[in-house]
Amino acid sequence: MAKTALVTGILGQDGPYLAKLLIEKGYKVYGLMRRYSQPHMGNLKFLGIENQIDFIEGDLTDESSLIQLVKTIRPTEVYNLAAQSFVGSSWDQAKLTTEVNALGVLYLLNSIKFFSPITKFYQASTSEMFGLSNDKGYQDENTNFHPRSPYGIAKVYAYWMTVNFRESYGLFTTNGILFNHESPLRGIQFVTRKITDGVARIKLGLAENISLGNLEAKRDWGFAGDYVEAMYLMMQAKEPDDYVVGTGICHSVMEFVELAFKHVGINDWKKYVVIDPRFKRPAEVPHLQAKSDKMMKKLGWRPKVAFDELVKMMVDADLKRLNK
Ligand code: NAP
Ligand code: F7E
Repeated sequence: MAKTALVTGILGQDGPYLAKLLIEKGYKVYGLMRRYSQPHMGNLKFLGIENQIDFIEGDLTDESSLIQLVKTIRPTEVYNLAAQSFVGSSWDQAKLTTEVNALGVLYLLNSIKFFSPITKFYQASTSEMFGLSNDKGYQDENTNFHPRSPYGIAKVYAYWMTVNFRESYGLFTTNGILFNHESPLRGIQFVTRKITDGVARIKLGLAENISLGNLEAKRDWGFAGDYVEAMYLMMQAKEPDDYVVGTGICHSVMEFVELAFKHVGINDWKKYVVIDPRFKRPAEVPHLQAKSDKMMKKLGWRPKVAFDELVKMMVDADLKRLNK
């Protein structure tokens, strides 16, 4: 019998890349989506898989919808990717962020515990949980959490709940502590996509500048397509565990900007960037850099797309999209 996977967050960035990978591996994929008057299938269409998913309506904040679907499908694996994932909005929408990113995970874990305990569970944990922790110049599985946003705090709760269900009930639950990963499917609010879309617009004469916040922040940026392979590997491991996933190399927002402009032949990028305090955060995470030795040694994962390739891929995709 084919393996079945339930992917929450199926319409976001990671959901479509993961669904494509699972379909290629022979899985039947169910995708949880909220109720929309007009669903946005753009990312699934981009990867050509919109007709290969079984969509199920539900919401992470509605426990009964989760119970119903876990009970009905009893999936082999659940990948919980759904979240209010934009850190910047999490201060103004702290309650919503907590309900989705923290309590939603508890509801899903409970549904599995009571109605399908053989189901394996993946939680989309994040480097934002480390926040200000940077004693060694990198973060790994032994680094303390010091989240700096309601988003990061809610994710810490979800992380520990995922660990607790493993320790208390013997469920196969795993946390992927993923560092920033990007792609042409990245939401337009996130800094990378905001930059590549802005650069493409400026190049095509459709915009005059890009407004940004803190250019000094440093992130370990990888390609989303590589990171969904890490999620899959964690779920195939003999024993459930928690893993840090990143490239190990970090760059500043300024370096990202510089490279994106350079790729379209613009060297004097400062002429086109406006610093707008509205895009600065009440509490910043200054430096995230992964040490993924455990993931690489135990599960053999490697990132394939380098930083400069990622920037070019995203700029080219935005130029193509806008040219259409
Ligand atoms: P994304 O593009 O923002 O996708 C998140 C998805 O969650 C969206 O499709 C959204 O639905 C769905 N969602 C939000 N609230 C929901 C709710 N109440 N019920 C059901 N679905 C809901 O995020 P992503 O970049 O793919 O990231 C996937 C996961 O990894 C997230 O949990 C994120 O926090 C985590 N993560 C991401 C990164 C990264 O760098 N990308 C790094 C570490 C961890 P709509 O389409 O309706 O908005
Ligand atoms: O910000 C700075 C900003 O919004 C990156 C999510 O996927 O990764 C993501 O969270 C950095 C921050 O991503 C602008 O202050 C400057 O330092 O692209 P971002 P994020 O906050 O790192 C983690 C791992 C997740 O888990 C999250 O779900 O860029 N920055 N100027 C800006 N950021 C934005 N958005 N917009 C600006 O204008």
